[in-house]
Amino acid sequence: MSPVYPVTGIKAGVTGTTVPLRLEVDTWYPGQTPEHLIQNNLFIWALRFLQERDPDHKLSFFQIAGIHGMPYQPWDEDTDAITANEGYCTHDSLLFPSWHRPYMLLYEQVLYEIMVKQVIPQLPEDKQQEWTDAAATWRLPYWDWAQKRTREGQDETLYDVPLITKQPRISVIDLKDGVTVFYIDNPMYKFTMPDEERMGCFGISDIQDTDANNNITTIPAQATSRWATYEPESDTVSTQWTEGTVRNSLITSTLNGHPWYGRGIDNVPLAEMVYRLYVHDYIASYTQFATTKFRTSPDYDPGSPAAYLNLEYIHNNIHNWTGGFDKYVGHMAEPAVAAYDPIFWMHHANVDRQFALWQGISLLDPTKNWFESRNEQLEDDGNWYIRTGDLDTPSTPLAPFHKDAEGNYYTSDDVRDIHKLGYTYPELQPWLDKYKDTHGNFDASLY
Ligand code: TYR
Repeated sequence: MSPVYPVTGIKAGVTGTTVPLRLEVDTWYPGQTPEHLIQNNLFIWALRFLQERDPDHKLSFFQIAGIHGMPYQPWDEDTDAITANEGYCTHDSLLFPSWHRPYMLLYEQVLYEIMVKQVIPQLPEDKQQEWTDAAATWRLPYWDWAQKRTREGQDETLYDVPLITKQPRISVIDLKDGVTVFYIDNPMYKFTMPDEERMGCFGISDIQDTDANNNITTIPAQATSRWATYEPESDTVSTQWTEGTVRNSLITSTLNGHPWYGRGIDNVPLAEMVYRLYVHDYIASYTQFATTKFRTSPDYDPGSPAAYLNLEYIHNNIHNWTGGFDKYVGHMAEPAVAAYDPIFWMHHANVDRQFALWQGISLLDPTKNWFESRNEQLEDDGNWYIRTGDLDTPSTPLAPFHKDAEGNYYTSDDVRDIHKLGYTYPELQPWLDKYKDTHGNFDASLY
């Protein structure tokens, strides 16, 4: 077997106990400081180069996105464990938050390596140091979908997708001189397969639909869509779908109101859904917080939010609301292909942030096993029935992510401390004065 790719995160930019921040993407793009402006360019160029990589390359956008679901092939391991209709991603599972952590880390690390090896060397020499310094402190930005934004022409703030994802073209600095600005296709707007290939040629069957005669049809797309209308292949292939379509206004209106969405969350604003994750029994129980897996718990009245609302559930909604549904289709709405939409990574960085915030609030003792909280309850009330085989533990391997060149897999225990993985979030900086007690020592209760 070829050597494995160790996922280490970015080591650059870490000084002592201080590690660089993953930032809310709208506070970072368009860059308001010279450092952020350079990072914006490093990121856009690196993402573009990543997306242009040959789909046969293990570290191509195509293959990294393909870990999540389709084309259901092994990645960085010799195994036939990947069977039809099953990607690596863990949903409806205790491992939902911790599996996606090394996944984001891999993406962040590969982008950083492209910045250093492919982007910066193209610049004039006198620019290279400044860009290298900016790359060292860059980390994957997150999309806080529960935070309202100010938008031009709007009197009120509203939930919205990040600005960096909204336009088909985006301005970048020309790497030849490090000064001139011009426009390129925006790699955050959609992912387009390199060399005019169709995704279907690489084992992605694309989103399926039924035509007027109820036959299942698929049209192999060349690019990703959000809220595209899908016309099954008939006389003419729907170019909307094959070339990738993005309807931002439909995403925005759905993020801001979803009265048709059923269940108790009709019109509950996103911020309130998220707020709930940090109160009551959510703080006491990892399972309650983390996953939809136990949503049929007899502990809760089925009508009460506690019976269904959790991080994974909110995350599911964001997928569907970004991808589209009903008469519309988009990659984000389908687990098999969601990771091909570049917005997926900023969405999941925020899922990871929610997880890290929950850890900060609820598990202040770092030696505490976060799976324990539900197990304790299991013993207490005894009315949970979980088949032994379903019981993931903190040492279940998070395949296919290797933590070292020997090929050892990450476990949930290994990814507990994000600072060790080389990043943190604005709210989680223990070295800041506001988190210190009167003796200058870190006091977790001040988080
Ligand atoms: N299919 C999920 C649901 O409807 C949402 C989802 C979509 C989850 C894509 C994950 C994903 O990658 O609840």
